[in-house]
Amino acid sequence: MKEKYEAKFMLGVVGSHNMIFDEKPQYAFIGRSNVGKSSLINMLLGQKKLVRSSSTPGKTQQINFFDVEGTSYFVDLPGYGYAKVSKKHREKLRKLILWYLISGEANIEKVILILDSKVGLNEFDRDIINILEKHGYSYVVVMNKIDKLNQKKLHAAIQSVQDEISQEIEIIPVSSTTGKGRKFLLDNVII
Ligand SMILES: Nc1nc2c(ncn2[C@@H]2O[C@H](COP(=O)(O)OP(=O)(O)OP(=O)(O)O)[C@@H](O)[C@H]2O)c(=O)[nH]1
Ligand SMILES: [Mg+2]
Repeated sequence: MKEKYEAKFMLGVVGSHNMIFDEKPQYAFIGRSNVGKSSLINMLLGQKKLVRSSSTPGKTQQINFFDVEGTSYFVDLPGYGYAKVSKKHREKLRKLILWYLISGEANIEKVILILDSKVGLNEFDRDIINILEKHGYSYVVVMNKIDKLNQKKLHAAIQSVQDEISQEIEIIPVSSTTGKGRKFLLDNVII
């Protein structure tokens, strides 16, 4: 694990064309709007502003590919299920995410499904989990923002998610704000 990884923005994709299709492994960061996908990527890479994050949900509107040390890609996906955008736009983002997952063209090594630990799973997450299972993807569930919960509440939150998903799927508590869980994710899941 390094303090900081060399990373650069490669490509932002709004339609199903132009994705990056090469042999380098892709780590896909997926989750509902505002769970902290972009913040988590910055935290893992030891970068402050590589990926734009915002307190306004719906910040990431395209699939952003970041080259990491020339050996892999971190893929920041738009958040799904954000209620305040139009139904049409929501549907467009959903299609884009599904296309990325389903087309079979991207070399997806691992999917990192991110939840807000205070919120847990909802119907959109279940939908994604079904797709991941159906297509046989290797994935983990990351529960972000654990700095907002005390030990007891965190334990209960993890348990309630674990009760709903397959026991083999690992749940990893992290905080993009404090950096907690960074080492575990980098050493065990990524790279
Ligand atoms: N307390 C706390 N806040 C966090 C954490 N991670 C992210 N946030 C905050 O949550 C908000 C959303 O973070 P983003 O990283 O933009 O979330 P996102 O999932 O990329 O959002 P979209 O691009 O809209 O889908 C920002 O205000 C972050 O500062 C965390 O671990 N703890
Ligand atoms: Mg984002």
